Order: sequence, then structure tokens, then C-alpha cells
Amino acid sequence: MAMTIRDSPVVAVAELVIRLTPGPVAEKAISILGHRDKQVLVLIILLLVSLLFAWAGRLAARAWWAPLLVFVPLSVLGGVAASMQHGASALDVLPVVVGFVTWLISLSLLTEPLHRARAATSTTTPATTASAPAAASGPATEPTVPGRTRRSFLIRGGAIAAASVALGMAGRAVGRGRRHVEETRRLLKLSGVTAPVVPPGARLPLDDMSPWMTPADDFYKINTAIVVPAIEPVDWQLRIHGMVDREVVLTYQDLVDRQLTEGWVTLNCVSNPVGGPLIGNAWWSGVRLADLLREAGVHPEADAILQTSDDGWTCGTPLSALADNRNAMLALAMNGEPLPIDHGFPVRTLVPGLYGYVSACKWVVDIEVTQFSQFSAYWTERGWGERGPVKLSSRIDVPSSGGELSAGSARIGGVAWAQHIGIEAVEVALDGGDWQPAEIAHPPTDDTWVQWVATVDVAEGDHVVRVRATDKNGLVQTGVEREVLPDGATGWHSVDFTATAS
Ligand SMILES: Nc1nc2c(c(=O)[nH]1)N[C@H]1C(S)=C(S)[C@@H](COP(=O)(O)O)O[C@H]1N2
Ligand SMILES: [Mo]
Repeated sequence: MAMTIRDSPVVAVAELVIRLTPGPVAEKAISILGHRDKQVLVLIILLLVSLLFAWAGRLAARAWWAPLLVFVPLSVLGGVAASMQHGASALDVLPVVVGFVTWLISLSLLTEPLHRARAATSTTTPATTASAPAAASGPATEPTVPGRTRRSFLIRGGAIAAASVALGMAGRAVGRGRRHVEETRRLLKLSGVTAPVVPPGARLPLDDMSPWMTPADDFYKINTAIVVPAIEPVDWQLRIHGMVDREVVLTYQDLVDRQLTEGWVTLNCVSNPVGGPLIGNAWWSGVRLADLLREAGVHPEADAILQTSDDGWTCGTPLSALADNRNAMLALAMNGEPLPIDHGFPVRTLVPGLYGYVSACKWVVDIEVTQFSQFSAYWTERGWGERGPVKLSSRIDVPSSGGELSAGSARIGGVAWAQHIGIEAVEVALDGGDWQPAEIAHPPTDDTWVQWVATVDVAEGDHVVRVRATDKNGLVQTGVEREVLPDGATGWHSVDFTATAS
């Protein structure tokens, strides 16, 4: 059966909770729990379900039907959640039905000996108690009622545990889907994809600086899906339709056969607080979106594309950012390797200059050419800005917050970014003093972050340093502090450190 772990009712309920959570609350949860928010949610749901089951067990001692008070609402919730998932069919409710029947059978098997025992003790009249010695000499091989109850309870419990283990193993077999795709991905050779080479001038030497290239394993991940899609390239296709002259349907092979474009692009998340980690720089290879859109023939009145992922996630991207000279692409590879599954294998979108939530659709399967006035997308429905141009920002990597430097002439460094505009200058200010210029690196395009290093004189003791950048339009990074909601944080990153005697 083509059942995947995504069909689990617990996951469905968790996804329902996520869907019903208002944007600002979800944002708070993500900022408190980091990106383990979904695992925590699943754990909470499992814990609640266990508590409800314990309660159902106690109810069962009272009347055979009482646990239904717990099972029926739980199953209905699971069923509703499962059927509300993106692309759900009647089949998705099946695990819930199976679960419901399993609970009923398990509980009645487990409690049946208890009921029998209770029935036995309650029919034990004083008269029969009096004749107990006689009874004992009769069916003497039969254990006493409490003993038999315990044994039978244990045997049945054991049988159910064994059945659960068997089911668990079956579940793991279901997880094979992802392992298969992982295997396909590992064997995939993409001609036209070149290995990343750090461009000359992109790096400034400073220990503990974030590396120019973020390895895929360290690259931040944002997924609303708890279990991400595992798609075989042969099963993937993308439809470009809507306000176009000709609908275009592309297979993975179609993309591989085309001329690939490659480039360094820094991707960042709108939820990244000032100085935060939700940013990474990678070498991407893919097919230019501008070419595909030209082939489809975009109508002049269109101003957006609505992208849909295999997992149902959506985002709206301004056409203006796709048709100009920037390297907006359907990416097939990251850092010279096929995209990792978690970063969108087999195909994801990438648009330099826009936050990921309005552009970087992973596992993209549908692109509708349309108008912003015609739709709302996943995050815009939750209160985030409709357009998401990246805001000019900068970060201090060295020293780390609360870290140490040797007193004297100290080197401070980090990154600054204003994708597709470019960084003109970076300045630092020590202990609230004047802004002093930093040296900046010169990467080949404006689509990446820019490393910077400043040399400052620090006396022994505690200090605070802050940074600001200026973009190539002459805009100076604002010191006004704004929250990430609705369209990205602003403010200056500052770091406290101690200068020690060297
Ligand atoms: N299908 C899908 N695509 C998605 C997302 C998502 O949750 N689901 N998150 C978006 C957001 S908010 C960001 S910042 C980037 C992050 O990409 P990464 O996980 O590869 O770093 O992916 C975008 N694409
Ligand atoms: Mo994001």
C-alpha cells in the first residue's frame, strides 16, 4: 500500500494545530522552541493521547462502553485532521479507522479478565466461601481467581505489546519511501553541475568567522510539514499555467537536459532576528525561471506566481523579481550535489533578494502565473507581508556574544547582506563611540553575503560592539529595532565581550 508516515493521525493532528495557530503565536513558538517546535508539538500530542488512554483504561473498569467517550472524539479529531491535509483522500482516514478498531480490541482484550474476575468475586456468596475447601479439592488445578486474572492479563498485555512491535516494524517498512529516495539521490549524477569553488576576493581571513559556503548539513531549515515529501525524480513534474499563452509541463529529465545556470546565493528567513542564524550561503545549480516563463508566454496583466509545494505549502512571488537579470532558478543542486531531501529534493525555487517565505518553494510542483489580488499564500494568510524583499542587515560573528578577545588591536568580523543590491560599506562602533569603517570582501555578485573585518583598539575589560552596513543604493542600515513580524527584523546587532590581557 502506498501509505507513508505522513498519513499518521498524530502528524495530521499536529499539522492541523499548526494550520490553526495564528501567525504571531506560531512565530513566538518558533522563536522559543527554535526549529524543534514541531517535534515538541508531536510529543505533546502523544503525551496528551497517553493520558487520555490511561483515563480510558480506568473508565473501562466501570463499564465496557465508557472508553468510547475517549476513543470516539479522539478518532473524530484524528479523522478530521487527516482529511484536511493537503490532497487528502478517503484513504487518509483509513489509519484512523484502523487505530480506533485496534484500541477497542486491545482494551477489551486487556480488561476482559478483570471484568470476569470482578464478576466472579461479586457472585462469590458467603455460602460458596464457606465451601471453599471443598471447591479447592475439586478443580484443584485451577489457580485462584486473582492469580488467574493476573496471568491472563499479563499474557494478553504481552500479546498486544508483541503486536505493537510488529506494527512498528511495519511502520518502519513504510519509512522506506524516504530511504529509497535518499538512495536515488545518492546515485544521481548531474552533468552540468559543477563543484563549488570559493570565488577570489570573497573571503577575509579571520578565525571563527562563518564560512563563506554554508555546508548543507549546517544550512538552516524551515518546514511547515512535519514529515517532508520524499519524491522520486521520475515521479516529479512541474506545471506552469495560469495567465500564460502556453501551459508548460516539465519533468526532472527536461530540467536536467537544459542548460544549467549556477551561482552563489545567500538565502535567509524573514524570521531571523537581528544577529540570528537563519541565513546561509550556497552554490546553487538549476534552470533559469525567466527562460521558462518566457517560453510559457506570461500575460502582461500578471504580476505574481503562486508556487505550490508537494506538501501543500504555498508562496506568492513577484514576477518582477523573476523576469529581470537575477539568477532566479529552479534549483536542482546545492553546493555541487543534488539538493538534500530536506532542502527540497528534487527541485526547489530560489530567488536572490527575497526572503525564503515568498520565494524559495521546496518540492515545488506547481507554478500558477497570476495576480497578487487573486490569492493569499501560506504565510501571508498568517499575517506576514505579501512581498518579502530582504532587508539590509549585518551580523557580528567574532567575537561571539559573551566571548573574549585579547586587549590591544583586536579583529572583529562577520557578514553583511543586501541581496541583489549589494553591500557598499560596513562600520562598527565600540562602546557607543563613533562609527569606524571595516574592511569588506568583494564577492563576484551582489546576491550573497559579504564578509567584513574591523580592527579596533580595545582596552582590558568589558565592551560592547555593534555593526551597521550601507548598501549600494546608499541606504544606511537603520538602528530602529523592529520584530521579525510582519516583514523582517531591523536594528543593529551588538555583542558584549571581554578583552583580556594578552
Ligand atoms: N514546501 C516548503 N517550502 C518552503 C518552506 C516550507 O515550510 N515548505 N519554508 C520556506 C521558508 S520560510 C524559508 S526561509 C526557506 C528555507 O529554506 P531551507 O529550509 O532550505 O533553508 O524555504 C521556504 N520554502
Ligand atoms: Mo522563512
